[in-house]
Amino acid sequence: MKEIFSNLPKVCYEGPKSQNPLAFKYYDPERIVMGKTMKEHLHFSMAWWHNLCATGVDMFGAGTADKTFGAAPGTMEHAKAKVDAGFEFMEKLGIRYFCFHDVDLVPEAPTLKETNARLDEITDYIKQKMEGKDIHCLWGTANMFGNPRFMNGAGSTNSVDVYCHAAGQIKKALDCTVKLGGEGYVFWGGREGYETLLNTDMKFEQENIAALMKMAVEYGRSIGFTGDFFIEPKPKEPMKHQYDFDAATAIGFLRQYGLDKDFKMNIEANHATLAGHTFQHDLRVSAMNGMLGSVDANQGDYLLGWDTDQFPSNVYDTTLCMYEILKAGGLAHGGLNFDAKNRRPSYTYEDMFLGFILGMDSFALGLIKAAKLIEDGRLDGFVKERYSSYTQTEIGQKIRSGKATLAECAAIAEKNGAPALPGSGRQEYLESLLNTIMFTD
Ligand code: XLS
Ligand code: NI
Ligand code: NI
Repeated sequence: MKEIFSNLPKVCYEGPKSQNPLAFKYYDPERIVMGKTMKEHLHFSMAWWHNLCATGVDMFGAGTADKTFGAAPGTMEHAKAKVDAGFEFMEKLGIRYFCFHDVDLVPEAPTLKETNARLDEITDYIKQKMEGKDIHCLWGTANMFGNPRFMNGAGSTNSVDVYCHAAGQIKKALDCTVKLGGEGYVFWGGREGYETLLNTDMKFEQENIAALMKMAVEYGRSIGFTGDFFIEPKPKEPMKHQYDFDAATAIGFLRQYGLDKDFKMNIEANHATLAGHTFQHDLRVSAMNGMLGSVDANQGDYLLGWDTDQFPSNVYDTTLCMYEILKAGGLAHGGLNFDAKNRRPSYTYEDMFLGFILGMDSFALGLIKAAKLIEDGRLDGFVKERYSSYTQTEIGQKIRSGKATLAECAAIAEKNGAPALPGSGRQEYLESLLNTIMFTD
């Protein structure tokens, strides 16, 4: 087979002193951190859409990157060339997982039947490529936002024909995911939301979305899918308002419709920040509800109000992300999917490599620092101490176990008189502590 990234080498770990741009400075797959190798902690995944499809097209201009890989776009030859490119890329970088939308894999045909036949062909090809390699499918999904038919959403659409078409796509995307051994199946509600309430029956739409998800779970389980379903929350863009605004909203929705046993969250950094939260916030909300499923690892630009999908470089964020993941005991069926793309002027093959090296190194360093934070113990110790009035008093323990009454609490308040101030939050100290961990070996 013809090498596609022929001037680019296999990327290896060379350590932080290396000046080789095409080497890992922190990601050392076999290094042990808290009892597991980095490779086991960090299930890095390549997003088919950004890496193999996106050319840098934006609303002001054409693409800058050539992703033809020697074949004419819109053909099955091109679909296969993308598979070849993707596998060469993953092997050279040591990426062990990939994620896909149905229409990332093949060009959409005029009918569902024809598209499905193409999907059968390409998944045969991918499956054959996977044989004997340490490369796996993290999750699959259906693109139910790109085609004009989905202008009003998929599950939330006003048209029952569009709804059934979406169901058809989900069914096939689930078939493909199971065929490729995928660990998860994602619902990102691309256009599940509204532009104006003047034309929208919100309750009706949300009930329909839940019904579609229920059907997906039933079908998935019937064909042997044992992984997790994920909702990927996002507050806005493309719709003015999206129903899965953030983790808290999506979890409430899942519980309301009895879907919480089969679903978890796929938290994307840039989506959390668009919702006005930190990345860590949405990870924590998911984790404390037992719903931290997977992560779309990217970052936004705080000066811009949209989903810029950049490769993660902010090590404070990756550290706090890995801190949440480690404390949650890891991601069962999830991973770190680089839902990230190169900036438009970074249009070369080498830039594709450099983007992943940046992302993988940022998370590897984050993992090292998160482990240090946990092993250091001062942060945890401080938090524990901060709530100790509940654990060290009788009334505190009664409140925690749900046995206290309002009258009992009031009697204690009367007896004790005005309470002392609750103790310093010591935020500045804790931020210094974090800095010390970040900048000391
Ligand atoms: C878009 C989303 C999308 C999902 C998969 O903002 O992040 O890429 O991850 O549909
Ligand atoms: Ni995403
Ligand atoms: Ni996104």
